[in-house]
Amino acid sequence: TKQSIPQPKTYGPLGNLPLINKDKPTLSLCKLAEEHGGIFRFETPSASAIMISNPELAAEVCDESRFDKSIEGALEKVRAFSGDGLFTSRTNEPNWKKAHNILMPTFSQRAMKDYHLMMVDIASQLVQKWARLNRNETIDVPDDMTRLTLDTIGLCGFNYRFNSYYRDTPHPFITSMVRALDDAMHQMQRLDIQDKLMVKTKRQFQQDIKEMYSLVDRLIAERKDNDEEEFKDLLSRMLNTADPDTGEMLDDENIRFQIITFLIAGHETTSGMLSFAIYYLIKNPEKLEKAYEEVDRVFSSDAPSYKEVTQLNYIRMILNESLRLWPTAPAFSLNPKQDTVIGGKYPVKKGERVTVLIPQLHRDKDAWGENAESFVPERFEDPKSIPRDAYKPFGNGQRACIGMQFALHEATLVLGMILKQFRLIDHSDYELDIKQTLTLKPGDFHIKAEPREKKKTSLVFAGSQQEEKPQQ
Ligand code: FDE
Repeated sequence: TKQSIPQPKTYGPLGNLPLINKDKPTLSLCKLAEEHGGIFRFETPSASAIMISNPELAAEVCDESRFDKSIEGALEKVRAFSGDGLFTSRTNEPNWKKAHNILMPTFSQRAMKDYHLMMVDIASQLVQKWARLNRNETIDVPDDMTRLTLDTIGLCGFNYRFNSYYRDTPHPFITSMVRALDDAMHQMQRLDIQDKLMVKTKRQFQQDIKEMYSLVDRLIAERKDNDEEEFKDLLSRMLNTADPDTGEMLDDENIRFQIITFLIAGHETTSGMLSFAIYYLIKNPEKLEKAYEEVDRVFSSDAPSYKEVTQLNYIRMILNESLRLWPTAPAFSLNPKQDTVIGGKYPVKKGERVTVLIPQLHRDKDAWGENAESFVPERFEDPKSIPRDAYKPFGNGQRACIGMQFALHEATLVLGMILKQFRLIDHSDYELDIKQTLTLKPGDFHIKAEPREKKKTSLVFAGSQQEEKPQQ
């Protein structure tokens, strides 16, 4: 027997819109899930979706024979600047499969060897900055992590240095990108009439898109003029590799969209993950001790090798657990390929949108136990014991995150390098405040960091010689 999907209180033509904090839509939706259960309908004047956070229902909508990724809502808006790049293309657009085929090998676990030294380069800049702070100075964690992840994807992706550690304010590209993404998130919550009246915002949006295109198009043009050098980055792969299925290359416009996509997808999400990991470490001294122990045992110097990074099992577990509690890309959406019924009783029509609310799914007590709200990295000790249907921080199936290995290698390396050098200090007794753009981050999060060992010279990284002598 069919049953209608529960829906929270509606407000006439506004539908459920007033129930949402427009700066933290995902948190509001998770709260509604708390009250209305693992499936509910959510309607605004411009959109309607079925919100899912129950693992059995999530498993059903993750069945790729029945459901495919949806590009509605915020993603539709982001398409204005990332077009048919991987993240915002529909699965049936030819460029999705083409780019997927061409780029998969560059994001494999093996390919991380090619990026490792570039990642260490950027991570060393962060470590040096922290090492040179004066005693009273504090660290804005998400801010420094965002510098790191942006510079890393810039260097590994297209050999461009944003040089964020040499700037007080973000690179102009980032100012434009962040504003455009923020607009994309808010746009979908505006009423049509409000949206039409926001002439200035619209003009700014177009201006921001122009700003982003101009940097990226220049990078592509410069690389084309300069192909004697051997580059091992994503850009050279895109310019020089044909899709094995069709024999076709990506065109320049699509390469532009892919570059913008990697910047969008690869930097906020990864910096949020690192920030949450640091948050949980300072709040869980026992886990922090375990992490120090591992890093001291595995890293033989301040600049770790590829292999050493792959041996940081506990650090990986910390990242997995941080992504469980705060998956920084907090939702993904699907459409059924045909009219269907889920959970044996809820009808879903072909054009309808189903959204998986990941933070809520990740807190399901049946799947994760009564302590689902607690930070316990040890849950990830045995890969077989992870409830896969209740753990989707990187999305699902063929449309899952192509950058997963990249993000995890980078974050493991950086966290390892930080812990090797610094004692992290929660000087302000920080209270978690989630900030949402399209992604989640801890808002206004500051710590202090002190060198764990007093160096013999006041110059950090003066040379590796001293470091090798046993410390007293
Ligand atoms: C994707 C992704 C996803 C899915 C979404 C949907 O479905 O809508 C998710 C959930 C994610 N991703 C997540 C994440 C997290 C982190 C930390 C990350 N992520 C990172 C990164 C980095 C990079 C470079 C990236 N990432 C990228 C990407 C891309 C390109 C995509 C799309 C894919 C396809 O094909 O679709 C994604 N990513 Fe991520």
